[in-house]
Amino acid sequence: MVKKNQTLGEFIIENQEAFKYSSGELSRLINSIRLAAKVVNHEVNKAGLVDITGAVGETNVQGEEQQKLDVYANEKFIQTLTNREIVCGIASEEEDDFITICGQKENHQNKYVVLIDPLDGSSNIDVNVSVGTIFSVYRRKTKIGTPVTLEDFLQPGNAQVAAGYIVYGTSTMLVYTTGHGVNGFTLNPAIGTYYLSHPNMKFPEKGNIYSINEGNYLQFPQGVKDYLKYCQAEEGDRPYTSRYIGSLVSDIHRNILKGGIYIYPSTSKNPKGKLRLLYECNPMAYLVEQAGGKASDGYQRIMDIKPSSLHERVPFFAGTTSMVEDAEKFMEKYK
Ligand code: AHM
Ligand code: MG
Repeated sequence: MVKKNQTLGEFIIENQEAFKYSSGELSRLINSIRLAAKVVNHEVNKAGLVDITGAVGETNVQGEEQQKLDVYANEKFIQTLTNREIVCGIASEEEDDFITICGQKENHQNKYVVLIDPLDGSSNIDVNVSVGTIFSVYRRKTKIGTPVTLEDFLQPGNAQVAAGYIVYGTSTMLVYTTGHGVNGFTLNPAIGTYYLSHPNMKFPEKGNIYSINEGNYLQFPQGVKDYLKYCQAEEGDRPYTSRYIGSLVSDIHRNILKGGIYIYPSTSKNPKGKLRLLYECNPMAYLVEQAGGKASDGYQRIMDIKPSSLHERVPFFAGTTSMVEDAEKFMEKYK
């Protein structure tokens, strides 16, 4: 039931029983993400004011230049989750390897691992365009009380127990699912409280937005090229509208609310696309499906892919179900 002026804290407590394997641990986990997100939000919002933007001079594991705020967000989320001893392991897009928490201390009974992209869309930071945080939660596979192993992180998306994103946009929102629909909470920055502003988010049945970096057009597979021509054709409810922010969180957020498809396909330069299966595609796929949409790699369901490494990439098609299905039909022709 949706209550007026319900805060995220109240919502978490009220819905605790609905969580799988409920023990309060997952609630505490969402709570600490909420807290870290506030701290990061504060920093992101003053990015233009202080000397905090710009590259820090290091490259991350994918060989990309890191921005200072990436580093800051990474530290904050890891610190919050580690200090509060809520999870037994963390993997971050910004870290080469996973971090073991369980095993450092005796009697550590935590059963969840978190995978996180602390600040996605970082090329947008310097120009005051929305960025986001993406997180994904799994129950560990290995025995409770022992140090986590790679096996605990390389689980298919269909094993997620929770996933969400924070969008640092014109307002800051935390949107998450635990498998019972998607709910969005907007931060009131004056008092630091998130309120349930978007209960039970669902894609409209039809969409008319397509989001893709068309600068790479010549490198796209023929199926994607043909689908784009289809989107642009003057027929029926087309042409569709092109909208691409270049921040996955914001592009997906807008498309859930307005109806649309997001595509980051394979390209001749990057045959596996750009986005990471574990930190970006799986959590987004879970949210998209919970909002009534569909997410695939062009041929198969994203959440059924068995990951083989922490930082692997995958082509990504996500959005309004009928639009993703149309795109898949074009892909199928050239399989
Ligand atoms: P990042 O994790 O390095 O920030 O990269 C991910 C971002 C997504 O948010 C966005 O959708 C995509 O990269 C944009 O890539 P491109 O600039 O190639 O269009
Ligand atoms: Mg990212």
